[in-house]
Amino acid sequence: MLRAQTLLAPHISIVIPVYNEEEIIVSAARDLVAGLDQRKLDYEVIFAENGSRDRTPQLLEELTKGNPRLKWFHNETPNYGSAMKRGILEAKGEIVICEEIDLCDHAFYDAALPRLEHVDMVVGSKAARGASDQRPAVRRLATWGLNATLRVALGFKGTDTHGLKAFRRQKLLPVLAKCGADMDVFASEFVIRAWQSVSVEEIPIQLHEKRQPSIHLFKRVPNVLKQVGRLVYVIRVKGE
Ligand SMILES: Nc1nc2c(ncn2[C@@H]2O[C@H](COP(=O)(O)OP(=O)(O)O)[C@@H](O)[C@H]2O)c(=O)[nH]1
Ligand SMILES: [Mg+2]
Repeated sequence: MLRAQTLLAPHISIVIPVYNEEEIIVSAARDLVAGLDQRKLDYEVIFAENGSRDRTPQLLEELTKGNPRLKWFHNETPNYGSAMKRGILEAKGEIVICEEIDLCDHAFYDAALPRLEHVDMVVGSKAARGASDQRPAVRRLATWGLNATLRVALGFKGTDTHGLKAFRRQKLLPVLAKCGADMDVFASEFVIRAWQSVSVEEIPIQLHEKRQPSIHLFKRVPNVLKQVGRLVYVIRVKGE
């Protein structure tokens, strides 16, 4: 009975956006679950999948079948931001962790969870002092360029908006409700708005991706620029 109640409302919800990840989804999910069980955490994992054209949906169906801690959903159109938004809204945990399937970084959980006793959101930064970022130079440069743009255009005070974050769900739901950006820029809007209205702390991470990203960097640029432009208008001009 106690176990059933725990499963209805786990302490931690881990939301992982997933898109065309047939190569790594099974092994990454198994490693993640093993690390969570080893730490005796009370958790659910929500795989937020949309738009995959490979075997990812079938693999997720098999992975989650028979383990009530593991859930997944599917939408037709690929969209990182709407997958994250829906995943966070479906999360039941007091604490939500936004993961990435190519990271699944247990060290982040160990460092971030105790800090949530004192702050509302912990952001794992690959650009903070003490972090290491093993990605190719062109992608590190893109991160630097995006952060510089966010600092100048929107007064962003941190060093990273993408990737890992852990937060108190109730505190961040009003922030989520304000976020209108989708695709890649959702993560930036969520973190920028969090810095404006709740307590946020960054911790450095050691970034080791399990594979190169499936979407080419340059294909992402036009939409990122468009969405950042929209954010500047909404936050700076309309003051929303
Ligand atoms: N649901 C969903 N997940 C996505 C999409 N694009 C990327 N992801 C997931 O977002 C995470 C990070 O993506 P990745 O390709 O590594 O890009 P990076 O953030 O630049 O490293 C991974 O878990 C991907 O599977 C998408 O369109 N929809
Ligand atoms: Mg990645």
